[in-house]
Amino acid sequence: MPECIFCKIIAKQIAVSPVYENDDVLVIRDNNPQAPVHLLAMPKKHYAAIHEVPAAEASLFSDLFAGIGKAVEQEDLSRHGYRLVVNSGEKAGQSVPHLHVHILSGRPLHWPPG
Ligand code: DGP
Repeated sequence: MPECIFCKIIAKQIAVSPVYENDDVLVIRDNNPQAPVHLLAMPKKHYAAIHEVPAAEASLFSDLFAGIGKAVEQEDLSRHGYRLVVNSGEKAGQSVPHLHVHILSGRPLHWPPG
């Protein structure tokens, strides 16, 4: 997906300092943070949303959550607590159509979310 901004970041066409990276997953800092810590964890393989990932590719999810766990440990986020958010579809607030998990931390996170 050459026009996808996150694919460009993954391909290093746009420079970022990764928080965590392995062969399958990239975790970066959100450029419009909604909390003192706001990370984005994404699979390197392009899918627009969770429901587009075929069952045969389900290991993408374990890889993604393992990467999230690494980033959480590295940034010591369990101290404050953290929230994972996946916006799916424009009406749910998704602005970048490359599956990603927001990791929010560093302030009280209220419930229900807006
Ligand atoms: P969402 O609205 O759920 O699709 O979240 C997309 C997030 O991605 C949004 O919070 C802003 C962030 N974002 C968009 N473009 C870039 C970028 O080029 N670099 C970084 N670090 N974050 C980006």
